Amino acid sequence: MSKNATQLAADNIRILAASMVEKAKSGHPGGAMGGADFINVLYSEYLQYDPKNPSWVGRDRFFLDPGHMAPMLYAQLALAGKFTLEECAQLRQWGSPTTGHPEFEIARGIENTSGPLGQGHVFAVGAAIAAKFLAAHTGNPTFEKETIYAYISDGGVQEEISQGGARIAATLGLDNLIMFYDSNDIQLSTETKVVMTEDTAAKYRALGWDVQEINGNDADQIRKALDKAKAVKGKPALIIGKCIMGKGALKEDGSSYERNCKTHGAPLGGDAYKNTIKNLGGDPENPFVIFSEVKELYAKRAEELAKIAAARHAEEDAWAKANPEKASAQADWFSGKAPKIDWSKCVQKDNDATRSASAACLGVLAEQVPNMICASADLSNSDKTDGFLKKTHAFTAGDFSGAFFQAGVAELTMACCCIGMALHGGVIPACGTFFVFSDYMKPAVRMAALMELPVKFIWTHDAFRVGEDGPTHEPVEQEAQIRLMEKLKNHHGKNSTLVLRPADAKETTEAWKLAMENTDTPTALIFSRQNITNLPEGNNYAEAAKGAYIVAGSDENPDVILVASGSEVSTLVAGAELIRKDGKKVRIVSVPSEGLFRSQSKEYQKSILPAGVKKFGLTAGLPVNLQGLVPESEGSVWGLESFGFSAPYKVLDEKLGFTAQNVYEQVKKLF
Ligand SMILES: Cc1ncc(C[n+]2csc(CCOP(=O)(O)OP(=O)(O)O)c2C)c(N)n1
Ligand SMILES: [Mg+2]
Repeated sequence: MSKNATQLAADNIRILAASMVEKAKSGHPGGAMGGADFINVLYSEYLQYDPKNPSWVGRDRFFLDPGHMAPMLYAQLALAGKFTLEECAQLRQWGSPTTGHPEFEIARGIENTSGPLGQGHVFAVGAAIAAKFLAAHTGNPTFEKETIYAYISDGGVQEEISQGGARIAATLGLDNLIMFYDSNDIQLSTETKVVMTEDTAAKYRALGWDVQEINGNDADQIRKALDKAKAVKGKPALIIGKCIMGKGALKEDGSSYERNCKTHGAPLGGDAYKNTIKNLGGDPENPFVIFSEVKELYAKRAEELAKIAAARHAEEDAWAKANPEKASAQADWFSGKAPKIDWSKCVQKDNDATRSASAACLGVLAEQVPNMICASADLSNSDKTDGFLKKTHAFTAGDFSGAFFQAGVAELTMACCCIGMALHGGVIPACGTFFVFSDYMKPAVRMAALMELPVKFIWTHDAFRVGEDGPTHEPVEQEAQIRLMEKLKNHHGKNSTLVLRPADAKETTEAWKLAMENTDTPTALIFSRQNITNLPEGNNYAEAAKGAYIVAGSDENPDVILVASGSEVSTLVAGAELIRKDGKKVRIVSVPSEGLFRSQSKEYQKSILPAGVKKFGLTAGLPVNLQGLVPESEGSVWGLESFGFSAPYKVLDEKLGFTAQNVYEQVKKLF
């Protein structure tokens, strides 16, 4: 029986995927070959986008979770005209756009970077939330019509984050989300049954999803399932497709190479490769080809898409005409430019905790930035994102008129949802929890940094001064960890993350200002639980934008420079009084961000921290936080070198040496 165009196209994807891996001598052919039928039906019949305008705001979006299936995506996008066959033949090579795992590039049709299994499909959950939010907040009918597709594999289902993503998607009734589970019973080192005996369909049903089970290599079943999934109301839809790993693959002796772990992550190799390509109707000597019937299929789809997009644009234009203000706001939101904010409306209380000062900023943002979404992992009254919540209300299924996302106790899920919102575009996401639980979010922060997404991470309870909660809740090494992301550059040469730990309430306003102005990297904001005495009168807070600056009241030509970030700056101010009594001149430097400081001119850096002047650093984290600013040859750093302890924080300050008296004693040792 001759193959129809759909079957030919799926085989074409299999041929291209296997050939890319073969040529690169590295990569993952098996999964890609199994998933080809689904992705081909999706792209040739369902996914709605504008071939002329890849960043059209109302497009459907496809989020790939298993980034190792990159060859499937590149092959698919080659059929859709987004990659050339030459580019496909350069898989995994230096400078090639066909990178080892897909990297976010809207112009090429790649909606997200993926590779760390699990995160990719939760980005889709976040994007689906963003689409619901935009539908509710703009009234633009285009956002109601968007469908967010996610593609997940066994690894993604096994990753714990899938529980969080599935819970949120169901609880919020995300019926604009359709997830395809490529269930091929095979993973990297074993068959899935060795590690997974759950009934995944029953699990997702129990979580509140609509679930269908189909043969994932049968185009008709895929179509029916997609039609039904699109019609589901009030729930996200899961299509579990039983797929054949390495579909169509043959071994060197011509026997079947299907359902074999070995095809997961290695080229088919030699005669197995040749037999496979022939079996799929390709030419092993000239495999980088798109069959003419397949070209026709995709040319026809391009025509349909042009009509679909034109009709949708007409609807959007009619809406924009009737709602010019909203249309202009929407254009601003999607421009990625920093919103205009009147910070004079942000009134700070004296001697406040910086988490409360952050709440004051968030209140202003809730009022002035209508496309901002704030989230908390069940800590809004502690992490003080309630400053935002008090001015709005939380999302519920069917009601996205608010702007607060209650994520539940799921920090990684929350972070990935916020990343997905940023990937969707049109919204500015922020999320809060305790700093110590940034450990649960680090993999997502890294992805946000790699994708250059301006997600705001709000981390409160920044030090051992959490006190009575004890060492489980007291961050020590977390600041050092996150500050490594300031040292790591992104592919545009910029610090991959901006990390700010402000010294008092007013510096907190500056930190939030910098966070909102930072439109091309994530920002981490680290805030205190406890109250902090204001920095001295006359402090020039605008200087915080330079990452480090001289605090008001410092002496000219200092004998010693005291350096800190966050609440330790006020301890230095108190310590300086004692040091001055010995007739020494003291400068105090607040360093909310070493990364930002290192981005200033050398002259500026030298003017703040001149070489040859004695220095002392105080940090509630590991001493390494300040050792780059306080060389051993010029002074010392007092930090915390062990886990914290359970006690009221003032007792801990005394016991651990975070007092004016200890600052005085340590500085004395330098002379
Ligand atoms: C978080 C994370 N852990 C481990 C890996 C390494 N890894 C890549 S693919 C894979 C197996 C995935 O199996 P499955 O999702 O079933 O893909 P298939 O073998 O079917 O292609 C593993 C362990 C990863 N990419 N991400
Ligand atoms: Mg698998």
